[in-house]
Amino acid sequence: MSHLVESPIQVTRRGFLAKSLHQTAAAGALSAVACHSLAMAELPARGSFAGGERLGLLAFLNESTDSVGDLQGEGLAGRLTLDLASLEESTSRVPIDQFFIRTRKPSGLHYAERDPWMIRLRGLVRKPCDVKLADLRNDLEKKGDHLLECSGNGRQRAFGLLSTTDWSGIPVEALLERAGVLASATCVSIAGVDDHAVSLPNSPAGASWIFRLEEIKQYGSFLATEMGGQPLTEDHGQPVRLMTPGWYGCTCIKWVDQITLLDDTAPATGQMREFASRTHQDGVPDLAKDFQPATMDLAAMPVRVEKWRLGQEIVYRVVGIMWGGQTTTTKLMIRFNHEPPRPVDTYDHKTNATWTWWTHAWRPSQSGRYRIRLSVDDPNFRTLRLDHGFYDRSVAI
Ligand SMILES: Nc1nc2c(c(=O)[nH]1)N[C@H]1C(S)=C(S)[C@@H](COP(=O)(O)O)O[C@H]1N2
Ligand SMILES: [Mo]
Repeated sequence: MSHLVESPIQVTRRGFLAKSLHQTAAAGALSAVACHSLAMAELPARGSFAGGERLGLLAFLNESTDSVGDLQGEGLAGRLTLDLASLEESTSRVPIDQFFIRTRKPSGLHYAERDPWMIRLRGLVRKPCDVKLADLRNDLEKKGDHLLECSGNGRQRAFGLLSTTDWSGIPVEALLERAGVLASATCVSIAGVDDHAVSLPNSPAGASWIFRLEEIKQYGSFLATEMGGQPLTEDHGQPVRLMTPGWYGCTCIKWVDQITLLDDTAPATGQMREFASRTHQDGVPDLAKDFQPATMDLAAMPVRVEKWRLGQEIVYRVVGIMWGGQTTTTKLMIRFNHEPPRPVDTYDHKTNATWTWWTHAWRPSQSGRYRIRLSVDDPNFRTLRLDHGFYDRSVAI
């Protein structure tokens, strides 16, 4: 393989792989890519690919990889996109310094002014009060691994607005029990600091989401104080953020400072309205009670397409992730352009809390451009995003 590019060993520099791919795509050389020796050595040879030679990666077409892996912007415009393509396929937890960020610490948040951190408890409670976060430590629990995805995760950021890690936090229910919720309360608003110097036209400041009390219970919402075994970083909501397992990131309010018990007359918040379509609501409901749970449907996408030589043959190995949904499946299907969907070769779907890696061997019949789409061959699964091609990715052979 004369055009295989040997790259300098820079495994620790994030964004390196994605950038090489981007440059390669720009040069029009679709299969000759930076595939440095260390990454190859770390790649476990699996299944029918054992003994083969990994030649490189294909670039995904029409995706922006410019910003992948780099912390960019401030406040509401602050972003860090996870470099999915460079992850080892056994990766079960994203290192916290690579965990995606959507909205960095607000400029108006000064920790010294808020020490000790207080959460105001208001509305339909027996006695409104200010709770010191430090006083809730006895209720802190390990919560296991959960994936977070921004509902606006798309190809303009190479689908890197999702990540997974392990969490610790205080169950919202435990706090509500202590507060003495009045019988008239049906909903709870969770609000966080969102005091940004600069606002974006399409993303007004003010972060709060209203949950039905039974949703808090059913999905196990918790006030997270640790991600990846360490206290939250400033950009991830230090010292406390909400996490509702299985729900989109827009509900996972950071820098939580107010919890308010409400009834069915509560209007939807600005944040809920802004994210209504991205969380697949029926229009933009006026009342919070009319919002459906902002849960992630089962979804899957390729994160990398590897080119291999197996003996005399060139075979592609599609590596991807599957996440979201409420139950596991053995019916994951992959489809190249309009060819019939085929069962994905290998995966072991054990949990909906975090992602599951899958791989598939692919022998395209001819050169050209291919759109890759995953689906679930089971009518019991709602897969709105997959059905609409939201996670389609394309490559050229
Ligand atoms: N206070 C506040 N919390 C917020 C937001 C925000 O803008 N302000 N953005 C939300 C959105 S849209 C997402 S996707 C998640 C992202 O969490 P992360 O940046 O820790 O990955 O935070 C949520 N919590
Ligand atoms: Mo988001």
